[in-house]
Amino acid sequence: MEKSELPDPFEKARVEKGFGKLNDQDDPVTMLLRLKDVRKTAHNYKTFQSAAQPGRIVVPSEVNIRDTRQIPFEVDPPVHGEYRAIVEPWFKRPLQAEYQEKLKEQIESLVNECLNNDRVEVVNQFALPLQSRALTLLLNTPFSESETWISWGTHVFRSEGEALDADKANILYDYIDQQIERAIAKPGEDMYSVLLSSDFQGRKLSKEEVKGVMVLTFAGGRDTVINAVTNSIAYLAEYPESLERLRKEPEIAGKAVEEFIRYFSPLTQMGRVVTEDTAVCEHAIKADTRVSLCWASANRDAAVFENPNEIVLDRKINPHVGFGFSHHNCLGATHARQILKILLNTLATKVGSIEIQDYKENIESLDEFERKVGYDRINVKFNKLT
Ligand code: HEM
Ligand code: EMZ
Repeated sequence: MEKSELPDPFEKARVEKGFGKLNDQDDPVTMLLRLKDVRKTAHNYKTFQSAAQPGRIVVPSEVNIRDTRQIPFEVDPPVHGEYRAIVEPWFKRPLQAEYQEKLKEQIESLVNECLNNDRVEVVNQFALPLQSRALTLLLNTPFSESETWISWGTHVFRSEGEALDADKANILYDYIDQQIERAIAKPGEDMYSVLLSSDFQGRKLSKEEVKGVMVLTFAGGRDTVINAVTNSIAYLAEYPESLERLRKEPEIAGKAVEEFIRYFSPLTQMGRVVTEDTAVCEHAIKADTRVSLCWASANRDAAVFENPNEIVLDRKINPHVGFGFSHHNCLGATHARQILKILLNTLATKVGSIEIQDYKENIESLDEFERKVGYDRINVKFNKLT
């Protein structure tokens, strides 16, 4: 196997049955594996709801470590649309030239630093600081806050390689509570302040609602971005001709980002709670059990993608669901896309080659499936473009 390969563990089950089974903490999940079923189910919020008990649609379930409802993620239409309208303009700021300039400065300085080192551990010394520093732009908070976030490690709810960790989650909740109090005492131009002054159904958003948006912003955009960045670097290390192609044709960077998101699918799946007895792929599903929309499997569906297991940098038709589908599609996608696009263009202009020294894969264990999602660590050497 190539070092940067992410094999598709779902193919057989997807072709033969269309679904897989997962027993997550005694709250079983039927995983939907075909792109068509994933889309149809994501769209049908009446039968497949997100607004269940907070934490229950996440796989693995977070009901034991979380009471705060994440907004707008754990809300269904029509209220979902009301919340979404409040937050959507804020999440579109990465389209502004000034935002992109600052992001470019952050990424260039990190890449320059790496070019002066003989050995860089990409997950902790590159992707994590990149994600945390970029998040200061999205939240419009001081750059120095990123130091605190970096100290939390790659996942806000999990210790490295461990199961869900309530103590760790509490660090995030306490931090956000403090930030909300700070914004109430001294409002500014940051995301907390803007949310606190937002109108919702004829009143202001409550502290708990603001907390719900912020917890989601910290949690949803963390390991996903870190894995996307790390996997992109591993791929470019193994395929230097891709780095060269991006150098010669910088205009394909946008397409390359979409293809990386399809192939890497940084978020494997997301659940829904079934509100009535139903069936998917001729398989009966009981009310009050869970299904999951397996984005990672849907994105390798040969009924939709030609050569699904190959990275085609400028893939022309690419209706992937790596950022989800329908009303809950990823709000952070504009930010994530800018990070990845600027990263690809910066690497192409500054880096000649990347050598992988050693690595440890991060494998997600999903009962009948094992999925590589990225790396726990990967040491590389970046070589200057000469
Ligand atoms: C939703 C993937 C980065 C915030 C989603 C969904 C997916 C996804 C698949 C749909 C969930 C569902 O339907 O239940 C990703 C990937 C990312 C990424 C692959 C990086 C490569 C981010 C970032 C942020 C973010 C950087 C914010 C900082 C959100 C939010 C939602 C969401 C707020 C919920 C939207 C809603 O419910 O209306 N993401 N995400 N994501 N994501 Fe992301
Ligand atoms: C939740 C989720 C959001 C969850 C769109 O995905 O991301 C996961 O990483 C978190 O653990 O709480 O925010």
